[in-house]
Amino acid sequence: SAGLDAATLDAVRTLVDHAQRPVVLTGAGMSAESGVPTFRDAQTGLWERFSPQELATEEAFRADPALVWSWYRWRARMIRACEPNAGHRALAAWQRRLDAADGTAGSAEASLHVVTQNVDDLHERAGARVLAHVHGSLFEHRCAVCDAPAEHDPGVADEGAAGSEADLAAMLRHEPPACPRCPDGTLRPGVVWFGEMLPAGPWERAVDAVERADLVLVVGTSSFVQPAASLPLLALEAGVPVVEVNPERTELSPHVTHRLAGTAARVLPALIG
Ligand code: BJW
Ligand code: ZN
Repeated sequence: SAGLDAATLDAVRTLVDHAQRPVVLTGAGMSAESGVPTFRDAQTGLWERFSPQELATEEAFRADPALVWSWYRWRARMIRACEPNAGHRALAAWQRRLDAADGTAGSAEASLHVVTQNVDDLHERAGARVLAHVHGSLFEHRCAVCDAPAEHDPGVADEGAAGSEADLAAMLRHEPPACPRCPDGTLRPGVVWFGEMLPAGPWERAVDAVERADLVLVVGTSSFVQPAASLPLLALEAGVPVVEVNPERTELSPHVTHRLAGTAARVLPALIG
C-alpha cells in the first residue's frame, strides 16, 4: 500500500531477524481485522450509542450496573465469535521461532514478550503467550466490593446472533451476578477502567520487558491512553529501537525509529514470514 515503502520494510526486517529480546506492544488495531471494533475510530451505531469512553468507568458501573455488565458480556460474546488474524498468527510464529532458537520454550524467560492493552484473548488463541494484559481481560471477573475472583464463568445471554445489535438489545439489562464471598457485592469485569490503577504485576513486567528489549514493535494503538502510551518512550530512552505499525499517524509517530504505514494483518506476516 502507499506509505509502506520497501526500504523501510527491509530495514525493519533486518531488525526483526537480529532481535533476541523483542517486545510487541499491541492495541485495538491488532484485532481490527478479526472484526473487533477499535475504541476511537469512527464506529457503527452501537458504538456511537454506547461509547467506550462513557461506559468504561467505575461511575458508569455504579450508576447503571446492568447496562455496563451487559455491555461487557455482549463484547465477550462478540469476541468469542471472532478469530485471530494473520498478524496474531505471525507474532505467535515469531515467538515459537525464538523459543526454539534459545531453548526457553514455555518458560518465563521467553525471548519474545507480548504486552497488550487488549482485553480480548486473540493472541492466546493464535498460540502466543502474553506477558501482560495491562488493561485486564474480558474473561476474568471479580467482586466490585471485596475483589474476590469469580468462581465460574458468569456466562452470556444467547439470544440473537453473537455481536449483533439485536443480540445486544436482547441481552441488555442483565444484572451482574452476586459475589461468591461477601453479602452485598456483585461481580464486575476484570478490566481497567479510566481513573483506575493498572494491575501492578502486569505493569511491572511490561516496564521491565521494554527496558530490557532490543526491539519494540508498537502495533495498532493510538498511543493516547496513559500510562500504556509511555512504554515505547521508556524504550526509546533506554536506546531501544521502536517500530510503529499503524495505517494512521499517532502521537508516537514523530518519535519512532521506523514507521510502517499498514495494517497488522498485512505488515506483521511480511516482517516475520
Ligand atoms: C490499526 C488497524 C489495523 C486500526 N492494523 N492498526 C485527563 C483526565 C482524566 C484522566 C486522564 C487525563 N489524562 C490522563 C488521564 C489518565 C487516563 C488517560 O490516559 N486518559 C486519556 C483518555 C487521556 N488513564 C487512566 O485513567 C489509566 N489509569 C491511570 O492513569 O491510573 C492512574 C490514575 C489513578 C487515578 C486517577 C488518575 C490517574 C487507566 C486507563 C484504562 C484504559 N481502559 C480502556 C478500557 C478497557 C476496558 C474495555 O475494553 O472496555 O482500555 S480505554 C481503551 O483505550 C482500552 C484500550 O486498551 C485503550 C487504548 O486504546 P487503543 O488500543 O490505543 O485503541 P484506539 O481505538 O485508541 O486506537 C486504535 C489504533 O489502531 C488507531 O491508531 C488506528 O489507526 C489503529 N488501527 N486498524 C493496525 N488493521
Ligand atoms: Zn465480594
